[in-house]
Amino acid sequence: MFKKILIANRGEIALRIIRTCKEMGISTVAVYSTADAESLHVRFADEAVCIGPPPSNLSYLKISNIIAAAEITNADAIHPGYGFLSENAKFSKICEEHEIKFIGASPDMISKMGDKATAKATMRAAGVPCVPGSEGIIKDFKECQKLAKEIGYPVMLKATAGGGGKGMRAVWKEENLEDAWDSARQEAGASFGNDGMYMEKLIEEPRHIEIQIVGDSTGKACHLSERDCSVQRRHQKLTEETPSPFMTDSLRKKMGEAAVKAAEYIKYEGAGTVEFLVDKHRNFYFMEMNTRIQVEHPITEQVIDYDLIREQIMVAAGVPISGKNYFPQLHSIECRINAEDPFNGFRPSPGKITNLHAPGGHGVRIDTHVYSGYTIPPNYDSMIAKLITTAQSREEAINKMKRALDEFVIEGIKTTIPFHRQLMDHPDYIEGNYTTKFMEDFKMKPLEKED
Ligand code: MV4
Repeated sequence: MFKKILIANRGEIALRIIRTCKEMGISTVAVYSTADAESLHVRFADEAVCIGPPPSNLSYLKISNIIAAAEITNADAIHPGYGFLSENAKFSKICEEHEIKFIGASPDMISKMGDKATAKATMRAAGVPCVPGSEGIIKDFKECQKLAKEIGYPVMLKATAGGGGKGMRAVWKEENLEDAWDSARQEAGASFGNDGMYMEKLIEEPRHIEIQIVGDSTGKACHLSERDCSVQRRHQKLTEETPSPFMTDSLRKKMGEAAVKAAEYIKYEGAGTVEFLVDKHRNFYFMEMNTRIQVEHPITEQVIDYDLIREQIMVAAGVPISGKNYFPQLHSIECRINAEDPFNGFRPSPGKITNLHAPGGHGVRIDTHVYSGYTIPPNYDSMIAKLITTAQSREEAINKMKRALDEFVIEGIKTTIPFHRQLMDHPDYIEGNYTTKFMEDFKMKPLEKED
């Protein structure tokens, strides 16, 4: 087992990893930029190394500085968390070359699943349901036009190096195809240095339902059931829940089996997430596979009483998984509390938290790195806390979320707490009747005087 793990991340996920390491008796090294010198992950780690100034590309993304920090502290493993270098094949490779265990996917696995057209071709070969579309990258516009006719409009053009909606265009009529083709390729080329495009039949008003999987070094994989992540704004998840209100027992079984089949086919090691699009007829289609721990992992932990970070560390240390599939025994909802102003287009609201009271009580979990007096730097992602409630039923979990949100005091900055509170009162949300289109029509009610 590892003696010392360096956490190559910041914020709540760095704290989350440090907590599990402490429980496992593993020493921890935090890395931090000068903007994070007062951050909790620095305070809670056994050792801390400053790796540079605030800009991510000079600190949290600077591979040489992170490797140097691991070398001087003699860390035998690195946990990348999510974001930053967590799905960077070059970083995974350099860790391997320095004989520092990367607690994540192998360089090849990251590359394979990171190239969306390759990932899809792999899943199709594994017998996982995929959206009908092109066999790989489209050669030129002529082929694009021909394919769109064969598939039938509407179609979705997607960047193979994309993901999370970047370089993606929905095309409803042939007359708009050429402009979409040109602009998507231009955007993909500029964003990823790779303008390879593929095409799919457009699935209208899909739900985003993902399956958590864990694979081990013996080639075994299991699933830990689903998370419904359909409430998103501009491809940013706002709230997630498990079980999905749209799921049925038979659909869960089919999707879980498909995700395990995918993981075992590629001999996936570690924690991963297979994302599916689910249409209104409950057909499900492979969308993407993420080779990292995800922000929303706590709701899965809550409903099956599981520590996913611990599992990642155990698998990376070569310990085989139990192989048991897990099904939700409770209901859990996560609300992402961002330093953003929901009354002004969710624009960022960094600054000093002058007062903070976090909710508590039975079934309330808060994963956060912020505290009263903490100043949120403007350099990083705006998420400052995850509020998770867990109960026997969805209704009770929603009720508990309302109570916890009403109790959650954060002063000095704007946050998305008012958004989540209104979401919990929204009839379609309460009915579980929402798709990825939900946020397009959502409007914040103005603040009442006494609010
Ligand atoms: C789709 C789709 C409809 N049809 N593919 C968005 C980002 C990336 N995960 C893929 N996405 C989509 N792919 C086909 N063939 C609709 C989306 C989509 C979406 C998917 C999941 C969650 C939110 C979304 C918001 C807009 C579009």
